[in-house]
Amino acid sequence: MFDDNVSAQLAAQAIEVPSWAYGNSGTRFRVFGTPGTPRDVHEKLADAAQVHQYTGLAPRVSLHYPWDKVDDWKGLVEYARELGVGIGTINSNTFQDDEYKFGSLAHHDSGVRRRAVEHHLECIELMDQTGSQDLKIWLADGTNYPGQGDLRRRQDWLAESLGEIYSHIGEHQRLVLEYKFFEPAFYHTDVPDWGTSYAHVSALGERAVVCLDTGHHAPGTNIEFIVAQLLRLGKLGSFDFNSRFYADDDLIVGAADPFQLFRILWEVRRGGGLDADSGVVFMLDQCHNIEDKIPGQIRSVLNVQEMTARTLLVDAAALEAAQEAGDVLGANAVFMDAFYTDVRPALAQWRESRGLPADPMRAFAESGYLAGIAAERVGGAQSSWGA
Ligand code: PSV
Ligand code: MN
Repeated sequence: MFDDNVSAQLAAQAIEVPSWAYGNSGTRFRVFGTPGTPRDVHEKLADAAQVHQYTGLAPRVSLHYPWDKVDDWKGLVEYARELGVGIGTINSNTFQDDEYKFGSLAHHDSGVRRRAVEHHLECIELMDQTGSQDLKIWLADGTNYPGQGDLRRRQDWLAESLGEIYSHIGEHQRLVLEYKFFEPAFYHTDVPDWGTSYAHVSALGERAVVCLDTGHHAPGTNIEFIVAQLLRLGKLGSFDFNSRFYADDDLIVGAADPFQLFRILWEVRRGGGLDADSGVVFMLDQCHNIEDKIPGQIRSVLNVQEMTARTLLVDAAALEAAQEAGDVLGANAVFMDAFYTDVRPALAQWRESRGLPADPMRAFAESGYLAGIAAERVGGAQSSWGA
């Protein structure tokens, strides 16, 4: 069983789940349908609430605007509250309209930039109603061919657009700027890496921070180093967790490389990112193309919890002593001992002691919820990549 300190840290963990994970998704080759897939944001929230009910880990749902647009935001907040969850981060969307073909906040046309800025101001207005803290901006902006755009001026336009959005960010709100090294643009991307995101948010001010999506780096990138650096700089705002084998695969976090997840979460712990006042928001950004979506999300939050528990078992004093003694293998052994510890039995006990099922995956499977929604949700258009 865990000691009181580990138990308390686990109890404080919260992971936001993304509304789009409950809709159908796929690749450019095929988006597969699944019986029972939500047809609107209310049904997405109902499914997301299941994840929280069985794990106690997912108290908030992150929305995408306008995919999840409703007329009555207060009503949606109330509906979520009845389900036992809240509304979290609002993700803007400037990548799906024809007007954004050549970019949005960094577009060469001031009219398109204006439209993209206005979209974000609308997001802030709805955040005022949902009580959301974070406006997360991910831009598809970039170019496909050398010479196509003026890389330098696009940075200036981007800075100007972000500045206007930031001036509307409320006292208790934050602007969170996500980066991604390629896709959909293939030659250059306007916010490709943490350094560019950091440069922009630093220029904006205190309430602007960086979002690190674990799938948004070149293969071989040392992501935990970026985590350590952003925490050190006080600019790690949030994570979009997922895992990848090749590109931005959006697979279940911890599925492709559990050790990498451990190394990342160790740096989170080491840098104070697990502390209540750290401001680091844990979020999933995943798609479940072929597996059932709700169990996919349950598996994901459990993977984050399991790996967090392992990092909490690292004997930090022994590690530091070995590091300072120049004991290379000793330090590595302390680290690996924690990574190889199977925390699942202790977590099962810990859950039971808190009135949660010892095995959330099994408990959910036995609940019959999936068969229930498959039978009930007949007719209408299933939510797909997007609304
Ligand atoms: C872009 O690939 C991204 O990671 C951003 O977070 C988006 O908001 C999300 O995926 C869904 O499109
Ligand atoms: Mn993301």
